[in-house]
Amino acid sequence: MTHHYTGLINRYRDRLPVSANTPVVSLNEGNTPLIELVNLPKKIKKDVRILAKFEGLNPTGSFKDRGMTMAVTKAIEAGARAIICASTGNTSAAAAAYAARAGIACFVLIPEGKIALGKLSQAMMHGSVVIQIRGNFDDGMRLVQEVARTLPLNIVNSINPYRLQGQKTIAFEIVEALGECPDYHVLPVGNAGNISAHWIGYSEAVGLKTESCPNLEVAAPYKTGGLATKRPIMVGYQASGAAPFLRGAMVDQPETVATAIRIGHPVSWKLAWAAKNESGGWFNECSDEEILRAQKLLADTEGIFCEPASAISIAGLLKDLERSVIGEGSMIVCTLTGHGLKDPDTAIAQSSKPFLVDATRTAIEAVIGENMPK
Ligand code: AN7
Repeated sequence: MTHHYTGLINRYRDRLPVSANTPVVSLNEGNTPLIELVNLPKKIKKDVRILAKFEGLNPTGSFKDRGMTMAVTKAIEAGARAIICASTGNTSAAAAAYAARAGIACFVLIPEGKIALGKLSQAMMHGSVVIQIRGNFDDGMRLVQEVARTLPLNIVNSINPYRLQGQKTIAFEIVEALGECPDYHVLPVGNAGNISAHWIGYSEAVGLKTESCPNLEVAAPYKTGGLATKRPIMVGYQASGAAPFLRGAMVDQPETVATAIRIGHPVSWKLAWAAKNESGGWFNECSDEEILRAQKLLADTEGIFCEPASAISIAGLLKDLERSVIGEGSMIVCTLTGHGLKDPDTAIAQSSKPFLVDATRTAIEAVIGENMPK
C-alpha cells in the first residue's frame, strides 16, 4: 500500500461513479488544507471556531479541479475528443488544464474583459481555444448548450452532473478532518453548483438523500453514511449586484468586482434552493466594498490570500455573526474557493503601493524606521 496521494477519484472511488476500468484523468487535486482562523475570532471578539477550507491550493488554484477531474475522466471514458465550457475564469482554467492532461481539445467561452488576469493566462497557457464573447457568463452558458446540441462537444460546466460528483468530495474531507460535520458551512454562490455539491457530500456522509442531487443514475451506487451523524446548516453568499437568490428571480445584468460570481442566471437554481431549505439555511448578500474589505482582512490577519469571490464567505460570515444569526460557540467551515493570485489587479488596486527609493543603505533604513512597529 502506497501513501502517495493521487487525487480525489482514487481516494473516494467507492463513493464516485467510476469503475476499475475508468481511465482516471487527475492532477492530484483535492486533499486541501482546513486551516483554523486563529486571529479573526479574537479580532471580532466572538467565541466561535472558524475553519477555512482553502481550495485555492488545488492544482489550478480553485475548487473547480474537483469537478473537472470527474468531468474529464467521464468524457474520456465516453470517447470524447473535445470539451467546451462557458466560464467566469476558473472553470476555463481547470478545463484547459485537464484537457491538456488528457490530450483532448478544449473550447472556452469567456466574457470579454471580465475575467481575472491569472485565469485568462491559464486558459491560454494550457492551449485551449479561448473565445471571448461580447456578452456575460449567462450568454456564454446559453451558447455552449446551443452548440453542444449539434457538435460533438462534451459540456464540462456544472450542468454536467459529474462535476457535482467530484465537488461533493470536499464534504468528505471536512468530515474526516473534524470527525463530524460543522454547525454551519458558508460559501459563495454564483452558478450554484458548488453549494449543491457540498450538500450532496454532507448528505452522503450521514446517509441521507437530497433533492440537490440532480441525477441519481450517475451517482455512485449510493454508498453512504458512516462518516458523520448530522448535516450542517448551509449559508450561501452572493454579491449584491449579482444576487438572484436574494431577489428570488434571475438577474439580467449582473455586476460585481468579484468577477468569478458575476452570474445572474444560475443553472443549479433548484438544487441550491433544495440545499438551503433541507439544511435550514439561508442566503445573504454583500456589497463589493464588503467583499474587498474581507479579502484584505483575511490576508492581513491570517496570511491567507483568496480571490474576491472567495472572500465573500468571510464578508458574509462577519455580517451573520454581527447580527447573531450565527451564535457564539458555533463551529463554522468556510470554503475559500480560489487563490488570490488569480486576480492580481484587484489585489494591487486595494493595497498600499510599494516604496521606491535609491539603492542606498540610508534610504532603506529611512523606510524601515518609519514602518517599524513601536
Ligand atoms: C472562485 O469559473 O462559474 O456557485 O465559470 O470561480 O458553483 O458557480 C466560477 C464560480 C465561487 C461560484 N468562487 O461557484 C466559472 C464559475 C469562485 C468561482 C464560484 C466560482 P458556483
